[in-house]
Parts: sequence; C-alpha cells; structure tokens
Amino acid sequence: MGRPLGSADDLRRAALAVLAANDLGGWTKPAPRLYPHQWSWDSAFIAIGLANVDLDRALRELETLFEAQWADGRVPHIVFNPQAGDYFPGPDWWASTRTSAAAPRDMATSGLIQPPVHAIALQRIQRLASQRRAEAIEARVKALYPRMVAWHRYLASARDPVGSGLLLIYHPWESGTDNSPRWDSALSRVTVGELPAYQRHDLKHVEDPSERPTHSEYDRYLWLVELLKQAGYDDPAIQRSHPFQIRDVLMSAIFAAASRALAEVGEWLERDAAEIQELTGFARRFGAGVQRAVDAELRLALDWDDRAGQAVRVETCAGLAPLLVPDLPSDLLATMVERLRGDGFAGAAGLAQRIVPSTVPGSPGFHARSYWRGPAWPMANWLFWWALRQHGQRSAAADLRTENLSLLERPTSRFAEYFEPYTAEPLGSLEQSWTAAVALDWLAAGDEV
Ligand code: 9WN
Repeated sequence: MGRPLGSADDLRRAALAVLAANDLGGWTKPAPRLYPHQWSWDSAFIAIGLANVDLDRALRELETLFEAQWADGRVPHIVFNPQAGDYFPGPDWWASTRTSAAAPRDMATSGLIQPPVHAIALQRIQRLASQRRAEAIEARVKALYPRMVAWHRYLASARDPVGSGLLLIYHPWESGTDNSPRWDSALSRVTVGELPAYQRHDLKHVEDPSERPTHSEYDRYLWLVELLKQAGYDDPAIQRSHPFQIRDVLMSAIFAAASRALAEVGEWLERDAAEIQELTGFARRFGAGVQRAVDAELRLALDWDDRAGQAVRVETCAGLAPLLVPDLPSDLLATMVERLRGDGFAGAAGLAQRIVPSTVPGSPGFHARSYWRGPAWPMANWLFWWALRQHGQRSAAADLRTENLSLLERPTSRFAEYFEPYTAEPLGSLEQSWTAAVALDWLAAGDEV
C-alpha cells in the first residue's frame, strides 16, 4: 500500500483492498483499528462505492445497518460489533437497550444519529439494478424502502416537531463533523456534572493528540451522552432540557437531497402517491429551511443554536450545504459554486490540492491538523461533488474530482481519514473505508467536463 499508485487501475485495486480488509462480512468497519464497529453514514458512503463493483454487497451494507433500526425509526450512529472491545464509549456507556424501549433488544447500539445519506446510496443501487435487470436486488430494494421511509419520518417529526425546516441535533457526534468550530460556543456553555472515570481509546491509534479532540471536549461529549441517557433517549424529554440543541444545516441539506432520492425510488416502486408527496414535501421543507439559513454577509448557511437563540457565525464547509438542496434557485447556486471555488475553500492560497477544507483557512477556529477544524475530508468533498453534478455544474464538479483523485494518488495518502490541507499529510486513521469508497466512485464516474 505504500508504493506509488501509477494509474487509475492501481488506485482502484488499492481502494478495493482497503474495503476488503475492513469487511467484516455484511458490514464494513470504518477503519482497521480506530473504528471497529459499524457507523451509520460511513456505511452509506461505503455502499455508494461498493455499488460500482458489487451491488449485492453494497445493498447488504445498508441492510445490516437497518437491522439495528430503532422502533421509532431512528437509525443509530453506531451498531456495536460484539467481537470488538477496543472503542470508547462502548455499549455499556450508551446502555440503549436498558434505557429505551425503542432500542433493539438483541443488538447494542448508540442512541444518537448521523446524517441521512442512506437514501442517496439506495437510489444509486436501485438505478444500477434496474439498468442491469437484477431482479433479486430490486426485490431487496423494495424490502428495504419502507424502513428508509420510517427513518425519514422519524427525522421530519421527532427532530423538527415545530416545522422549522432544520433538523435538531443533540450532540456534535450527530453532525458527523464532531470537532468542528461549529460546536465550540454551544459546548463551552455545557457544564459537566459527575462523570464516571473513563479511558479514551482513540489516542492509542492516532500518534499526535492534536489531530483528535481535547480531553475537555471529550468530557463534554460524554456528559451530553449521560444527559441523553437520563432522558431515556426520548426526543420530547430531551428537547425540554438538553443544553446542546442545534439546528444543523448540513444534516438538513443532506436530508432534503436524500428525501428527493427516496421519493424517486418510491416512484419507481409505484408506491402510494400520498407517501411520495410526503417525501417530496420533506425535500421542499428542509430545502427551504437551509436556504433561509444563508447569511448574506458570509455567503454561507449557518446553524441555529436553539438554546442561545442565535445563528452560529463560523465559516466551515457545512456552510456550503445549500449546494445539496434540490432545485436550488440559480442565483444562490451561482453564489455557492463561487464560494466553493473561491479563496475560502478550494481556491484558498497555498493548498496542496484545490479541494474543500473542513474550515475556512485563517477563520476563527481553523487549525490545519485538527479533526474537522481545517483538514480536508475526501468524503465531504464527494458530497459537494455529487451535489454539483446534480445541478449540472459539470466543470466545477470535474475540477473537484480531479483534484481529489490527485490527492488520493499520492503514494503517502493511503486512503487517510483526513489530510492537512497545505501539505497533504495524511492524518487520523489510514485505510479509512469511506475514503476508499469515494475514490472508487470518482474512478467509476470517469473524466468529464
Ligand atoms: C464518533 C467513523 C466516525 C465518522 C464521524 C467521525 C468520527 C467518531 C469518533 O468517526 O466520529 O462518532 O470516535 O471520533 O467524525 O463522522 O462517522 O468514521
């Protein structure tokens, strides 16, 4: 894996080898050592990558995840692997089965969620299956579809009971962009109570602690889990008192895009018109919520801190969320494309590759090596690439693809979790599954302008 990757074929072979090595039979761990369980949105990206090579295995990735779906429709952010103990916080800390009647009885899961990329993966699999007349796969898509509808209904109702068009999150881990400066001000207001003693495992697997969250951030992460547990993971109870409640623009934009994708799968399945309208209604409602969150001065969408009653004014890649919104008005689309290519993101001075860093270089909270505070994440770049293509922005999409592939072709890259944006140094874990998966998808998409 340390050899130069001379051609697209070499990169493809290496990506497949990473996914095969992390495959635990029906599901894929995100990384060889750092993440030994199944993670929700990782599996969605992995399914998208695998769909290019093996539809059966791609669909299996989603099916195993949805086997752990809660009775209320939520899809947990982690499904624990009983064979792996080396991750903290593990099943005992979450105690979901003991704490909530909605949690599965026979599987250990966390009680949080992650962004709902899954229906985008399902649609990809469905389209390829119908092109190939793969009837057995089509039948399985049909069987999985109602579970995805239940997931989307949970999000639209439990996570936005007031109909704001933005989904509420209760923990930075729900956003998937854990340590982003997006959460700094809300976290600083969390007073940590009595926490049992604990031992982090992540620092055993990442040499430089500055690439991972600090101890004080970890205390807050764990305290928030304690509070969620005390509320029995019950949404109305949480919303009455939880100190961290943020309306997340990236999560909401992904939800809008995924609801559109799910509605299209529903049309293909000839489902009831009312159900399809409900899904297209989610796409419109959350698309509108994200558009309303755009700050005219920063030209980015901003999260809304419900407890503080104010927008979170930081400049991160989540602010480009409007790009994911279906049917985005052309003026806002042009603004967001310009922003993505401009000096805050892919066009920032001195970048090793012109790709989107997680935080605007030089803005408050930026740190070139720290988790979600500056490094570039290929899977986040994939999301924006996918969005650009959805809007027919082929030239911007082609540039983003080429630059990301050049990064991944560097002999040192080794499908890292994230990259220092100025030096392209690989950070976090190596051989990260979703990095390999998006590489496969970019390779399969071919060159285009
Ligand atoms: C906590 C697995 C996950 C990703 C997240 C990423 C990181 C976990 C951690 O790893 O989060 O969920 O322990 O830091 O931030 O997006 O799904 O790859």
